[in-house]
Amino acid sequence: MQSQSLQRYLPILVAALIVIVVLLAVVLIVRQPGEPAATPEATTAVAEEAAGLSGDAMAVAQERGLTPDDVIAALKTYIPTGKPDEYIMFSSGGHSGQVLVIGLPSMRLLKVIGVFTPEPWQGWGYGAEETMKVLEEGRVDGKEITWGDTHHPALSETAGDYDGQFLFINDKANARVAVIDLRDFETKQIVKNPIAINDHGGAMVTPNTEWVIEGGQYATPLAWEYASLDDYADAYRGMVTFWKFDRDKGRIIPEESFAMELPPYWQDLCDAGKKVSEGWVFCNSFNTEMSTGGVEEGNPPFEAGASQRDMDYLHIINLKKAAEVAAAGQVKQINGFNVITLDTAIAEGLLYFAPEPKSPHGVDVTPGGDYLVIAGKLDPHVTVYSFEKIQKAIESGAAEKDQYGVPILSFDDVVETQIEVGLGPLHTQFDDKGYAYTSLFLDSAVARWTLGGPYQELHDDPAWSLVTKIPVHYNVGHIAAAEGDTVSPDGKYLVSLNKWSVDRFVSVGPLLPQNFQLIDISQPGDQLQLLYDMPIGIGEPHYAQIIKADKLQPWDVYPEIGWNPHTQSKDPNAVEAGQERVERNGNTVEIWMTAVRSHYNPERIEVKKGDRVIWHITNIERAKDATHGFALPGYNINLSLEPGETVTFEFTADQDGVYTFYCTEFCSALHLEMTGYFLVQP
Ligand code: CUK
Ligand code: CUA
Repeated sequence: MQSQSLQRYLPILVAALIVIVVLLAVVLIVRQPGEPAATPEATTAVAEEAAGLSGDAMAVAQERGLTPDDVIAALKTYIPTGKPDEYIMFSSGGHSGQVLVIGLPSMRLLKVIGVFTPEPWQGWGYGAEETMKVLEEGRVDGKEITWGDTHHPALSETAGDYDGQFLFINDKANARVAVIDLRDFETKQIVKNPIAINDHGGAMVTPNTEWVIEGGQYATPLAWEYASLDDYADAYRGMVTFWKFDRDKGRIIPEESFAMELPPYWQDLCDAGKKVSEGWVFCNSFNTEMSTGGVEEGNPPFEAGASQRDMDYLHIINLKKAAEVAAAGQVKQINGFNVITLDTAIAEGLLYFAPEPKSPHGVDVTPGGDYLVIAGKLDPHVTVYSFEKIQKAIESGAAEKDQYGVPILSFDDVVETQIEVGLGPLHTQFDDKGYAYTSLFLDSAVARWTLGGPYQELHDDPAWSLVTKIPVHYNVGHIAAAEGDTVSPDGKYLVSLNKWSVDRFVSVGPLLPQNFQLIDISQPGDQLQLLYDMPIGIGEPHYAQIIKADKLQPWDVYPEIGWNPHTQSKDPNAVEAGQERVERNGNTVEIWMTAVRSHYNPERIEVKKGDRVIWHITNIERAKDATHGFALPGYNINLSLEPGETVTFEFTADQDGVYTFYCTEFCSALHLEMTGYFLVQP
């Protein structure tokens, strides 16, 4: 019945759609950039006048109350079925502990990658040995941690440009960094920072991904040993860690990594130098007041105590030299990890400070590596530092030192300029036209301003000046422009990662989604257009990076049948069709099983209560998208077997009874028959 009426109306629907598309295209051509938005009636009039169109299509546009800007936004974001997106955005999933993969400009959610938190769809952390191992690496003092607070994704880079091979992301809550392989979009490694219990200034990478940067946040004694808050200045410390990344292995190598001890200021965001500043790392900080809170004891609360001074310290770190110092063994072992002590850092000239205005948040290096942009949460300016001036100031020697002996460069010696952009400036991105974009948390806006120096020739506006602001809804944190933190930003799109959505969506109760707003930044001057709102209902994402989709080369299916995604090689327990078997060895029962549309082989497994069960399953499919699931009730086993994949899981059959395992992916017409019995004799 339903399909009959569908058939009847289909030609009419198709005809109506064609009319709408033609009409919208006409509106796009007719409207000149910068023309003010018109009423729906005016849209109708303009379009009708231009094309002599009328009738059903116009009625739809009118009924929906679309303005010309709406229509253009729709045309700019609509991706017809079967067409891929031009860009891929990797977004932090915030305290969901995951990474979100989103297509641009459609803003379609393509994937949620399981990282620090178990994720059932991918069978991430539900029995599959290799996923359990990765999550286990992330334990804190042996304690299982089943979530993370992801903040900053970092795509691997070659010569300062995204290369599409790996993605790194930090967990602020537990000071961990994860490595995701972009051949299969799976997490391969989690490293727990041995000297810090929380982090923030990570993950960021150096221009050739030799190092993954993880900066600290809230100071504790190193390795979070106990010390009284009364001993804060002496016993508490900040840190920045440089994880050595081995591209061939696709892993961080902890033994070749090192950290640098820092004063107990709260290091915040870091960025790696590039091009002229390659080899240097910059981190901003706050709470140089060293406030220790205690509002309950009559102390100023942190928010006041950590905001008293006019200046905090930009940390300027010579990573190239620090790596040499670490390689030469000038390190102390703390919790088994290489640490360059603060004294060594000062003595070797690895660390300098420069004052930065009130409670800064972002530090972002310009595409050429020549300037650093710092935004102060409580200062309406962005402050632009010149790398050249920093180098000169270091050469001529700093007159001042902080209480730990770190040299402080003079503000006037290193600052290029300050630009008033609005209230609550946080994070900055760049485009291909010599513009910088800074999020304004308190203004709920994104400011576009001009870079000077070598970027002057890219635009017609005065250097170092505010061009325009576009309102966003609401409370923007980070912004992400297309390849906007690389040596060659693309421009085109910018996504505003807004914390609040208040009145943007239908109410879903008191916990509201975040709002990702897509903005067209392709036109110069004051022409910025808000295109699309995407609700995010899974956590509070912080940062995101946007890569040109054709830079990614993911596998369609695993390269060989019997692939182990963890080792990225053929698994020794891979099973071929015809090789399926069950073997008993004392109290251990080992199963080699295959999965193919639409059955498992074997389908009956019988063990005795108390047996140790080792179970290998190979998905022997070669067809794209022919994924099989495997769910074993009562034992918390849930797997995803992508074409070619071999998964191993182990458990003790400690409950007798009859358990029905089955495939969780509707893989074929007879998918419901893809099942089997797991019998545990008392
Ligand atoms: S932070 Cu959240 S908005 Cu962790 Cu980069 Cu600034
Ligand atoms: Cu395999 Cu359903």
